Amino acid sequence: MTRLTLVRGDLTRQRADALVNAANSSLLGGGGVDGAVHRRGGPAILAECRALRASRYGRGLPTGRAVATTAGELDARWVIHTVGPVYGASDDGPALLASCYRESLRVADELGARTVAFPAISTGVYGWPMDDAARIATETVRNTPTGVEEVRFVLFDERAYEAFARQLAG
Ligand code: AR6
Repeated sequence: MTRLTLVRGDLTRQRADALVNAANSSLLGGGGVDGAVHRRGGPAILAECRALRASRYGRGLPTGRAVATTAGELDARWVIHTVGPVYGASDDGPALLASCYRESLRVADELGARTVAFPAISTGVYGWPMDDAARIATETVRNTPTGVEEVRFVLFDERAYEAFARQLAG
């Protein structure tokens, strides 16, 4: 059984086996969670991201996929980078957002991670409405078979926390 837990706070302050980053296809950083991960995690993360671009992901990491790097100076063993869909950009957006959670858990299983912390993927720069994103996130995690023991959603503000809390209660 996987426990789903909620925390209000900063993803980069969490201790977990893996922290999931809401990245973009370039894997080379950005704002929001991504900016915070690279700022606090230090240059080792970006170095691995660059190596991934030079090897496996020359065209970038596709939307809905996930890949792991070191967690650098963060209090975790790995960062799992995933690329959320931009809200409204295509009809398969909801499937791609679900895929972010499923693929991140698949990578976590490959690594042997037991605790994984997620931000609310796509709900910042990428514009996804919080309630819908929270529904997709929680339903997908509940319906994905995984050896991960704790999936922790780390919500940056009260509004996001409440949206996830409603989904977990319902
Ligand atoms: N900890 C937890 N949640 C956070 C943090 C943090 N430190 N910072 C922001 N949030 P976003 P996206 C919340 O924009 O929508 C980047 O530039 C934020 O309030 O980080 O998937 C990437 O490089 C929001 O609810 O990710 C991409 O280009 C949620 O995290 C693009 O943004 C996600 O917001 C990805 O956009």
